[in-house]
Amino acid sequence: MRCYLCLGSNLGNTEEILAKAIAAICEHPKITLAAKSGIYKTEPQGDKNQEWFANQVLAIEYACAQPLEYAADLLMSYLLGVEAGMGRSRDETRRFGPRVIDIDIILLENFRISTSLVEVPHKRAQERAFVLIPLQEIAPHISIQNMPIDEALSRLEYRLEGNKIYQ
Ligand code: PH2
Ligand code: MG
Ligand code: MG
Repeated sequence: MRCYLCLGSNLGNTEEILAKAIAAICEHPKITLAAKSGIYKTEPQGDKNQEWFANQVLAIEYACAQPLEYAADLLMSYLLGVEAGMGRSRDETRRFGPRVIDIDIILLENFRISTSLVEVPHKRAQERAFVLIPLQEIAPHISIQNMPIDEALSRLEYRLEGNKIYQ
């Protein structure tokens, strides 16, 4: 199944970290990389008092024959393992705070899935230019929550300057 992931990093050498995360994701025997966006430098959302992020969106093909919710949980567990392996620690007091690497599932085909581990479509994706702009770059005709991506972006206030996203 086609799946879109958003990667984010704002601690350390962010571009190198994104490249390492992509390599680790692709080590999964059932994942193949279909496309990757450019890297965008993005103003932090949710918690402004931190460094700008580097964000990138991937399209992957995930060949999992398990029932849907279980497949989604397996994928999320794998991605959480990649995060942990790269030194991500979670500061529970700062939900939207700095992170070495964050890997979020944005879409799994057009499925709606809600488990204790994962919710897709990602709840906040539509509010976030740092997700929608790189997603639009690699999937210009996609819809999210039944809304064409161009329309979702037109509802946001943001500014794109080169690869910088202000929001
Ligand atoms: N991730 C967050 C919170 N805020 N802001 C930007 N620009 N990029 C992110 O990846 C990001 C964020 C929580 O996951
Ligand atoms: Mg996130
Ligand atoms: Mg996350």
